[in-house]
Amino acid sequence: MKKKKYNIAIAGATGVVGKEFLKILEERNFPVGEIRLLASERSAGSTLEFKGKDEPVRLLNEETFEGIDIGLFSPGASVSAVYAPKAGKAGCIVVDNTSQFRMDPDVPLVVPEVNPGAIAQYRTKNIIANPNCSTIQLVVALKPIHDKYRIKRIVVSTYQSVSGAGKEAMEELSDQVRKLFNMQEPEAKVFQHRIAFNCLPQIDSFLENGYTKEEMKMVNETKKIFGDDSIKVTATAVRVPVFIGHSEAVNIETEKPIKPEDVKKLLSKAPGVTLLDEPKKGVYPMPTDASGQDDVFVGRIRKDESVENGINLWVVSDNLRKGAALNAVQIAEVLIKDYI
Ligand code: NAP
Ligand code: 3JM
Repeated sequence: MKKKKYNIAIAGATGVVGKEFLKILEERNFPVGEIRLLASERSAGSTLEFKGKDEPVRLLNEETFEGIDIGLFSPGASVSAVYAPKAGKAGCIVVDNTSQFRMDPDVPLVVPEVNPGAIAQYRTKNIIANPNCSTIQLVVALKPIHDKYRIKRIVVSTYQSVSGAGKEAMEELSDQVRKLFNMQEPEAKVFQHRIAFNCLPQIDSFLENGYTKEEMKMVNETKKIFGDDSIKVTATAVRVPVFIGHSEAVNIETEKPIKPEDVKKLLSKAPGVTLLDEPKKGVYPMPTDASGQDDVFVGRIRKDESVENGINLWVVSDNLRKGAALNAVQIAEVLIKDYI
């Protein structure tokens, strides 16, 4: 017998992704029974509003998953590493937003518009991984093109907003702008350099190969989600002084001949995609359009005239919604519809 309501825990509930989870569960009328809000000792004892009621925030510990059906996790990778397996063993299905389990062969990495069938593999560990925000918007836009023309190579450069680095990063950008306008010296704590009126070509730490972890997330996660190791991907990830909404300049090369008009037609019908592509009228996607919206916005679709079968596109999405909380809630919706 199907349950009418599901008990939900949110690990990292007080963070920017956690608060977005609450909004989206409410907006989409997800059948929530009990809601259990979890964070560190810094926030335990505070409250957050859900469906017009103040709900207590509790300390995340081993006992907090008893009786919980689904855990929506965004407490940071090292915290998920400890608590997601414990929750899974207690019978709670974890949808984890951190990078901790994404490349684990026993954990499906899912974007519902792209590979919903992969969800079936959650049972080994009771964990499903939500991809990185930049990967999600990339694969939503490219999946219909890959299916029809087979993408051989992707070159992506990102322009990522500060909300991708959490609540303190958003405060840092505001503080720096305020200080600069008041002729004071801005402080940089979250980011290594000043982010206000600047662009930082580093997101996450550097690896031995000279790429950042964020760049390699896009490379490896794209291959896993498309189930295609032969697709070549290279990425440059840049932090820009935007609050919400990641943008990407994407170049693709396909096996089959491809025309911009056909790509436009294809994407105008693609699930989760909104085409905004009338450049002469100044219509193309920007973070100001995407912020607060569910879809991935695509525009500036044009031929790459330097290769045989190439296309350039510009892809923008709300990194806290489709890039994080919305994608995870959509996974939970598939779980309750088809699996539990
Ligand atoms: P944030 O605004 O800094 O919030 C962090 C949250 O984690 C807060 O609720 C914090 O609680 C909680 N937390 C930190 N340490 C904890 C601990 N030891 N035990 C329990 N809770 C703890 O960060 P955010 O932007 O929401 O992101 C959180 C994580 O989600 C990131 O680290 C990342 O792994 C993941 N993320 C994923 C995506 C994606 O694309 N899928 C996007 C953004 C972030 P307190 O209030 O108690 O400090
Ligand atoms: C987005 O705890 C951490 O190191 C989190 C760092 C982080 C991640 C991550 O690696 O999980 C911050 C922002 C992500 C992500 O989605 O990959």
